[in-house]
Amino acid sequence: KKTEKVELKYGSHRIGKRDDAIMERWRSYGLGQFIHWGLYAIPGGEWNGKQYNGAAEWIRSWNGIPKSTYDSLIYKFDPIKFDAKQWAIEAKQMGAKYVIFTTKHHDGFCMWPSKYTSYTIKNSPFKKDVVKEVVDAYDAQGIDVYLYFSIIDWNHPGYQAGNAKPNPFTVESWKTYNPFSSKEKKDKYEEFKKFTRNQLVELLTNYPKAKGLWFDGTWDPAWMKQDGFTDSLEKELRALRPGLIIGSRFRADENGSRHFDSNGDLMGDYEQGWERKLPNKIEDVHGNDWDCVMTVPENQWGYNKAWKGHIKTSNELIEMTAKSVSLGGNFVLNFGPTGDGSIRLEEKKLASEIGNWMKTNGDAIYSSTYAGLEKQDWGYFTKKKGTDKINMIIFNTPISGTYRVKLPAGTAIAKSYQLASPSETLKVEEIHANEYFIHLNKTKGATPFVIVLETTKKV
Ligand code: FHN
Repeated sequence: KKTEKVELKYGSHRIGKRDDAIMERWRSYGLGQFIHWGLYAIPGGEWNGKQYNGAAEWIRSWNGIPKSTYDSLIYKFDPIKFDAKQWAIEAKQMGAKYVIFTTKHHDGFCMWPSKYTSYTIKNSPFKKDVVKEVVDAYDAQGIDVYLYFSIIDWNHPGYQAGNAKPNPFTVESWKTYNPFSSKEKKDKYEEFKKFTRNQLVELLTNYPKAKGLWFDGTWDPAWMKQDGFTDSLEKELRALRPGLIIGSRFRADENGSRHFDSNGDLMGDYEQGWERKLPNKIEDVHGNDWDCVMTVPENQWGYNKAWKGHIKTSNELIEMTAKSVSLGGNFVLNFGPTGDGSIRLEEKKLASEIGNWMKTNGDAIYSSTYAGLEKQDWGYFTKKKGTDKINMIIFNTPISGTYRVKLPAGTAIAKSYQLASPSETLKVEEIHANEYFIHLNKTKGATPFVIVLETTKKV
């Protein structure tokens, strides 16, 4: 954070965290599901037998494909196996507490029957409102729904990415930067802004159960230059739905600063910059709320037939979940259903393995957060909110079979046990002031597990 603050009209409007119950619920999630589903699921990263090297949901931007040919995929979208209720059941089994669903990705195809464009699900052979089915099915399972919305819209005639950002990119150069190469383009973009605003109001009106909006594609310079418009639109959306959760990806301030304004203050309810990466230490998150969104392969969000490269295992994903919670964040795992609406077997398997682990160990993830303790070699500490319970989530079993724990002065361990077997208490040895050995005598293990420390004040 900067110490000398500059005057900002469109910077952050709140310093510090939100303290309402809705945001507190968001903080308790621990684990979420992301779903990227749209027309791109039909080609699945392959066009005329050729593999596209980028992320499957970006295939429309591939030079080899005429845009109108891609857009006519609308006439092929008929996912006969789509069953939102089953998706929601499986997400619940995995232990997800919230879902982020792509209502519209960069290709502009709307998964709801928007009245502002004809490029929607309504004009596909499927016809049904997918967003409604997802919202209702997940809500029925007690999973909170967030609507992903891409500002980039390759299908809208008024949309444009804008001229390249000034280089060097400074407060001065940004002031005079013009994203539009002609007056006509600028006027068309005004239409696009109205369209975007109408769609967002439409989404909030149609799906009152949704808890928040998850924005993407807001790095376009043309959008970044709309400081006054985006600021008032965010206010309008928040007024329309009190309690609405919006992350830091929606808008830029008047100097072109995104996520954090020119004073270093977060613009939004939580930090949305942790995509396919995790913080390493608590200082990295600057005391903000945050979540991490993660793909199973390196960088594929929509369905890709050929999953190439390293495919993460359930243990890796569980470790990322534990690490996120230990640093005060949530972890969101992405799924890319196929063009017929089914979830690929590899993803189903991961979901069920994560779910099995969560059934026994989820107590160390849900309503848990940073414990205020230094990270240890065996894994991650989390603290159960509102209790004196500290969890040790173990990923590396020490050869000695003992776990060294250093607690703050004045803290004693009243009781210790594994979450998997609470009735078997573990021997706790105080080796010197506030430093303990937990004797589990477990030296091998292929599955992460949790040791609970019930702490008390030392007398
Ligand atoms: O370009 C998109 C990408 O396709 C995907 O939707 C991710 C999800 O966070 N967001 C963008 C890249 O940051």
